[in-house]
Formats: sequence, structure tokens, C-alpha cells
Amino acid sequence: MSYPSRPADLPPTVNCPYCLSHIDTSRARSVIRNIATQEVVDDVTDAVRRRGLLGVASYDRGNTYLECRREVRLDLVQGEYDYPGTADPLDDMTTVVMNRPGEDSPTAAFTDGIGFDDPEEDESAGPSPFSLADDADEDGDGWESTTGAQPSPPLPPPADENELPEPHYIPYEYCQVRRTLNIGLIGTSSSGKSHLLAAMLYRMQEEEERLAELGLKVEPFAEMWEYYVQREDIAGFFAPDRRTVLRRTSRNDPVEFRMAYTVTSTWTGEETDYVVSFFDVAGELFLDSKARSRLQFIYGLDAYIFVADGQALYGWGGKRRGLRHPSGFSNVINKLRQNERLVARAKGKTPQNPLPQPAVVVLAKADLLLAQKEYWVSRWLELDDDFVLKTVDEESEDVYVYCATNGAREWLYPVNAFEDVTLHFASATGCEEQDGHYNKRKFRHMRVLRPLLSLFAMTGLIDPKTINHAYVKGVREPL
Ligand SMILES: Nc1nc2c(ncn2[C@@H]2O[C@H](COP(=O)(O)OP(=O)(O)OP(=O)(O)O)[C@@H](O)[C@H]2O)c(=O)[nH]1
Ligand SMILES: [Mg+2]
Ligand SMILES: [Zn+2]
Repeated sequence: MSYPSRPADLPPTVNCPYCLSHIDTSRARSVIRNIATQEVVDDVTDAVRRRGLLGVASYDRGNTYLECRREVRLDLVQGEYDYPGTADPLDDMTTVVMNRPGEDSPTAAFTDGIGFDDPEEDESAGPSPFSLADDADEDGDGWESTTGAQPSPPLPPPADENELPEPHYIPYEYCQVRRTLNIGLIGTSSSGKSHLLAAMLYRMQEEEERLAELGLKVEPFAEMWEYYVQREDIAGFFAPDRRTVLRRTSRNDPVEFRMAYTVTSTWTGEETDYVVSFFDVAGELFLDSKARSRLQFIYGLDAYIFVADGQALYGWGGKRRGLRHPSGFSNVINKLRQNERLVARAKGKTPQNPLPQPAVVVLAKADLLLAQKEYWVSRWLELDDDFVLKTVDEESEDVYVYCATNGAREWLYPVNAFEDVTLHFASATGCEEQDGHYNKRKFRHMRVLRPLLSLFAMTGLIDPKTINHAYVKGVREPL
């Protein structure tokens, strides 16, 4: 018996959100995975080619994946595996200080890079005086450490630490949707990405009615929510009688979106379905020159959440005195710009400057600043205003001033780099952890939905006028 060469319920090609290749669906395998162990437990390629996803038992449809492996990729997109090494601009706009544990004064100053008000780097003007020399990127891999430190070359780590797993797997149902909104959390180790994401996802579940008022219907994508809350640490974080700390994200965790929603947007009068997915990887990857293959997904994101670590601010005497460690924002932004230039050049177009996607900067762990009664923070953080979106610009201005006057200009780098950006104070927990737990009485999610709703407005999932902005074109049009 001969079967159609590809599943009838998939287009001829599908974009892999992880390596950004185009997959030939007539050659790719379809498999069932055990979500807990992530092992492939069955091959359903034939069944899927005969009947599409209907060929799979209903209880397994949410566990069906399309396999992205080298042989089924129609192209290696620009930047994959053969990324040309180009020097990054020396981009640190903030004096970053490193403390020894227990100290509250700087022991070493890092870079003191370009002034904040400097114009955008001008490609046509040749290398910026702030650019690193071409040979600064010694391993030629296109990633440069922001610290300027020159450690002796370490032994090569095991391949799986840096490489995107080969093959990797895309949820089958994700391949069927036409519109996707891939959102990435960007920020260094321990900045609070995973806690912020968990709090956001939890609040999304809770706020069905108020989301509906904004014209949104939100449903977990496939069985993802069930699996997400089954994770031991997530369950402990959400349980009111436990409130345990989330585990740190391992650099070996699969680069797959953590959670996704099917979001139906209705404010235009028509119903438009999107799959909104969230990428949350180990922050150390953003500062690691070896991890570029694992980080390939950043070039395919439609929107960015920059997570600034409120705990990184040091000193207090009416004013903060800088950052303990770099945020990693500028590394990522420089990579995105570099990619934008390469892709534009390949297509004979002018690179888009600023970058076309929308972004938010979240000053996370802001509860720590509230505890110090810092005026700019306390003005906002205790408001229950997730859905009062008309004040987003006002808040953005305050966050901007706060960062600019407290030694955290580095956190403002996305403001110039992206087409549209809003800035927010938020706290995922409302209090600090102690011995792996949060104080159950103090624990609360503070304003975590607001940045996400602002992104939804900038991307047109809700009416951009709710935040008095225009629609940002960066979101990918369906194929
Ligand atoms: N006070 C306070 N602490 C927080 C908050 N969110 C996270 N933290 C703490 O920050 C630490 C790191 O949080 P994570 O969410 O794991 O950070 P991450 O950015 O995901 O880190 P990696 O996975 O290593 O990249 C944890 O010890 C948390 O207790 C917050 O809203 N307030
Ligand atoms: Mg994490
Ligand atoms: Zn892939």
C-alpha cells in the first residue's frame, strides 16, 4: 500500500523553533515521547502519514512529536553551526562590580563601555572605537565574554553541554498551527527567569475572566500544563502550604519551550489562534561563548522578556551604586543584531534597526527594593494593576529613571535596541527564600502578568491601544 508522502495535516515544511531549519515533513519521523523521561517510546510515522494525528490514539496525541534531525532539514539557516566569528562591540554600559561573598563594596571594576547616550553603532562608519579587535574572539565562535577576563582555555566540555541535542523534537500539534508567538526569557544565571515564568503561567490560569475582557481566550497547549505542574519543584512552588524554591535550570536541560498556550485573540472582531510558547534556558548559556548552538532559538523568537536581577543592585544610601554582575542582555542583543545584518545581507535588504520585535524589561525580585522602601519601586509594586494597562508607559518611564540613576544603565540596553519596549517592576514571590522555602504569609506574585500583557498588546494579540502603542510588526506572519 502506498501512503501520501507527508501527513495530510501538516504543511510541506515546518520551521523548527529550536534550530530554525525548515523541516521536510515528507521525510521527518513522527514519534511518541514519554514526557517525564523524554524518551522516544514509539514510532508512529506510518500511522501519521496515513491519517494525520487522527492515526494516533487520542491519549497519545499530545505526546506526538516531529523529529528534527540533520537529514530532514532542507537548509541550514544562516548562523547554524557555521556562524562567522565577528567581534562584538564592547557593550557594557554600566560599571559592573564583583563582590566577594559577604562584601557590599566592589573589589574589581569591569568594563566602563560606551556612554548610554551614544548613538546606535553605525555599520557604515566602520568598526566602532569600542569594538573588540577581530582577534578578541579567540575561539572564533562569535560569542565574546562581557567580563573581559581571559582565562586559560578550559578543557572542552562534553558535547551535550553546548550542542543542541541531535535529533530534537517539536510537538506535532505545534507544527499544525499557522501563527506562533515564541517568547524568550533572557537574563543571566539566577536572575529570576524561572520563578517569573512560573508566576506568570500560574496567573494566566487564574485570570480567565479578565483575560476574556481583553478579548483573549487562553488554554494550555496540549497536555503541557499538566506536565508542568507535575514537576516536583513547580508543584511545591505553587502549593500554598509548601512554597518551595524552584530548582535552577540546568544547562543540559533540553532546549524546548517550557510551556505553551493556545491563545485566541478576538479584539479585532475575528478569532485568530496563536500558540504562545515560552523559552526558559539556563542563564549561564547567555554568557557562554561555547553554547551558540543551544542558543540558536534566540534568533527565532517573536518577543523578548529581559529579566533584570533586582538582587544584583548593590549598596543603598538613598541610591544604589551599580550592579554586581552583568545581565547578559547586551551579549544577546549584539548577537541578534549581527544575525539581523547577516540575514538582511543575504536577502539583499537593509538590516532593520532597531530590531523589529517587541521586548519588555522586567526588574525582577523588586520585593527586595520594596523592603528598602525605595520610592520609585514602592510607587508601583504594591499596586494590583496587572490589568490597568493604560499606565504602562508611565511605569516604563519610572523604571527607566530608576535604572539610569541607580547604576543600572546596562538594563536599559534593550530600550534602544528594539522597536518597542516597556519596562516593569515585578516580583514572582513577594519575599526572599529561606532554606529553600518562602514565607507562606508573605508569598505573593506581584505584577507578573503585566509585562506579558504589554507584550501581547505590542504584538497585537490584544488591542495595542490598551497601552497607547502601535502594533509592532516583528511578529512572524503565517507561512
Ligand atoms: N526575593 C526574591 N527572590 C527571587 C524572586 N524570584 C526568584 N528569586 C530567587 O532568585 C533565585 C534564582 O531564581 P531562578 O528563577 O531560578 O533564576 P533563573 O534566572 O531561572 O536562573 P537559572 O535557571 O540559573 O538561569 C532563587 O534563589 C530565588 O529564590 C523574587 O521575585 N523575589
Ligand atoms: Mg531558570
Ligand atoms: Zn531543529
